[in-house]
Amino acid sequence: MSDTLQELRDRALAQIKEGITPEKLEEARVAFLGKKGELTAMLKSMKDLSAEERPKFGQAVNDLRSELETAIDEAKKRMKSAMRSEQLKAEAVDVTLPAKRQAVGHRHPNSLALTEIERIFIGMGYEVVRSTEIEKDYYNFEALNIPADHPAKDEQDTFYLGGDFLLRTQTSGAQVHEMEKGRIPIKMISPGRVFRSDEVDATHSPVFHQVEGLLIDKNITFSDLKGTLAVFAKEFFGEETRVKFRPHHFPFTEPSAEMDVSCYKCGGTGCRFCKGSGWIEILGCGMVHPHVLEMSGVDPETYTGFAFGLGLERLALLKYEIEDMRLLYENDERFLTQF
Ligand code: 2NL
Repeated sequence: MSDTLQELRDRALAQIKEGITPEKLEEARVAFLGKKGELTAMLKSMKDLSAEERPKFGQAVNDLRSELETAIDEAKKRMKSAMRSEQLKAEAVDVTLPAKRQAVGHRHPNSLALTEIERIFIGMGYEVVRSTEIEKDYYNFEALNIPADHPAKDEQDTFYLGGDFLLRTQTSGAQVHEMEKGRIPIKMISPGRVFRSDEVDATHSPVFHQVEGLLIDKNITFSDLKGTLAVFAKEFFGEETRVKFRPHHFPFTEPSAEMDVSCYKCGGTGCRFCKGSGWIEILGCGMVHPHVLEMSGVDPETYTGFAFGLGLERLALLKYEIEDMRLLYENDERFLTQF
């Protein structure tokens, strides 16, 4: 090979080697192999050679052309595969990385407590019956022995909606509706949201939840009430729980009582939790007043029954040892996920 060809070959191969982008490679191709490229110019210069030298030179130029074409093709292939592995590297997913945590929320202490209460009463054969939050004055008050001029009506400072309607202050309407259907026995609990015009503090909220219970059948006595609610207390607060009934007054039951449970913190010896008494009040109860039965079409000569009402929030606060009811309504995840 002539010195000029050798020199051209070295330059061309060097430039191809340096052509690290498709554009640079193309530049090199045009510069050497293109119509106006250096190799073409070489062929044109052949006319100055002797007839003897010409074929040899022509052969050498053509050999060099194919050598350079191959070199460019190979460079292209290398470039393609390098780009592909770069891309794969950039798009790589490390499947061994820990997954992002999906926050799916958490059950509210009210829901946890209600599920537990429902489980206990369903276990004793009770049905869970829900009713509307808007109720007629009659079903919220009158039918429960609370006539228009009764002081208990003041106490429950109600949200009136106009007409005969109000936001229920207790879930009793659900029970009255069941009694009116006339199917006895009745064994039901009615959980739900109730409304009272109360100021917010650590133990009060104008919107809270109540669970009332009602059992009506032949020969139901106060013993049935005591036994049922004692079973409930033991299941809800623990087997060692004792119960105590204190006389009380409700317009819709006679006799009426409030039920205390032995303090599950100190076992009844007295502590900060039960304010030294050893007992914690958890619900109101009593034998359904004959007049209440009668107004809803249940014959008080044939049937008797007991009823009770408890504040769901109050039980949730006690069970989960929460100090302030307002925490239940703030929906702060840091609080909720503790239960
Ligand atoms: C309380 C007291 C109570 C009832 C609710 C009731 C319902 C009907 C008939 C008779 Cl249909 N009584 N409910 C009975 C006694 C007490 O609730 O302090 N609850 C938080």
